[in-house]
Amino acid sequence: MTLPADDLISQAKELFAQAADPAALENAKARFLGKQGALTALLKGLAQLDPEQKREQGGRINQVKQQIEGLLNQRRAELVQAELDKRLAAETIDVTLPGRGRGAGGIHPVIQTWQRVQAIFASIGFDSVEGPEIENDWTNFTALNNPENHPARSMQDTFYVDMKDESGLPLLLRTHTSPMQVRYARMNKPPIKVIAPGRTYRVDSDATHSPMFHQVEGLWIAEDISFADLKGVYTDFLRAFFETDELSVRFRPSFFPFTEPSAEIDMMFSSGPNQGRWLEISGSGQVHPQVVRNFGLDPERYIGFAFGSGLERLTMLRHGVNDLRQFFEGDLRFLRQFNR
Ligand code: 2NL
Repeated sequence: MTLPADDLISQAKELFAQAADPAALENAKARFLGKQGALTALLKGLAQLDPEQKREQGGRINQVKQQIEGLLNQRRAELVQAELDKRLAAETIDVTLPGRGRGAGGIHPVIQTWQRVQAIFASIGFDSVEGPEIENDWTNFTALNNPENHPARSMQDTFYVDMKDESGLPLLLRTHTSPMQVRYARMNKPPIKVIAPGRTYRVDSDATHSPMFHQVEGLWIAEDISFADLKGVYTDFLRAFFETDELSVRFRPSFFPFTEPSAEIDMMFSSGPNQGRWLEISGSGQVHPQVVRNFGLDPERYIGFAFGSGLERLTMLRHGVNDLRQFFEGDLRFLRQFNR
């Protein structure tokens, strides 16, 4: 005698084979083995039978149940394998493709200017020093004769660090590289000839100002120099830097707390694309007597001259770059032009 149970095996085989994914297969399974499933119904039906039939049919139903579970597990394994095959086909890696490579790298145009300025000043006897970018407010402001209430000291203009140094002085991101020259002047005996290139920070951000920018400052202290020496050195520097003697320099009166008198340095090319226009290139001046005193030197004996120039500005003029922000965007199409 065939039980309805025997048909169930072929039905299960067919429905399991039709299930195209694991979710469909679990639905098909429920029709046989679930709480409302066909086999469960058959097992419940055994209750009506006498013990002899119960044993016989119960055994048969259990065999069928085991076979259906076997078919189910087989189909589950097939679907897992099919899923894996699909992924392997879709996600193949062609290991024979050439690698992307790391490229050669290059030196940022502003750092090229930094190195160029160092080389030029080294050739006329200037030492070059680098120092901390986090400074205390004595070295960054007070030593340079900035009054206690000077706006540059405010939080609107200067990035303060939420910490004090070991002598209790407020700490800040240096707003110029002068503090390194203060350190150098206090550690060395005149004559002093030094430049301090480096990163500086101010609360400022637009087309012509970046909160981080690069500066080079120069300091020359001796007993017997004058503004003419500063003008000669700076003019020679510009001619070396721009690789032309067709360039003139003028000093225009200005004001800085750390120099007196102070002057803006303007330059004009007498050939080339910028020909005939005065261009601001640097601040400068005679080091203020109070600053000389803060160096630990006697201003009656020593005279100093100083300048401060922007490395981005020098780079822009040398290469005809017109937007400062290009230096900070890291666009390789821009940067590669300076490394050919
Ligand atoms: C500017 C102004 C300047 C200086 C920087 C200087 C350094 C010491 C003592 C005195 Cl240690 N002065 N540096 C002097 C005059 C101007 O730069 O706006 N530059 C872009």
